[in-house]
Amino acid sequence: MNDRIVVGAALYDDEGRLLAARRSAPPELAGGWELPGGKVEPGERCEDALVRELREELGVEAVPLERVPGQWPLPKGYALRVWKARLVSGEPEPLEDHDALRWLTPDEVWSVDWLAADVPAVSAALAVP
Ligand code: DCM
Repeated sequence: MNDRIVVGAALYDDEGRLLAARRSAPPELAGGWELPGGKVEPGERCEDALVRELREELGVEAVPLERVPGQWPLPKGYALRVWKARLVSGEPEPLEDHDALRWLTPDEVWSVDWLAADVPAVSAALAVP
């Protein structure tokens, strides 16, 4: 069902900036920037996984909005699905798996070194009004 799905959030703040998170692990991904998120657990809904991951990784409460059309391949047979999401409360902190966070204005979106799978995912997220 939702086997081997990784969910990511195109998380925006009130000023319309997009959150990017820099991975600290594993070594082959460290230093690359991603949309925060993670693996969907067995029996879990994708949107629930997204809320859980943003809580665990960033310490924030967020609401998933619309799904960004598309799905992007990841290593080991996983696939990345993305939702636009709105920050409800909390200030994101890199609590797990990340060593830096940045809120990117529209002009800055391509100024970070996104992980390969996140490049088309970010493009698709920007295309959703
Ligand atoms: N991943 C990615 N882009 C994201 C989220 C995850 O490329 N926005 C990749 C990194 C790992 C895999 O998905 O290879 C699993 O992520 P995690 O370790 O966060 O569960």
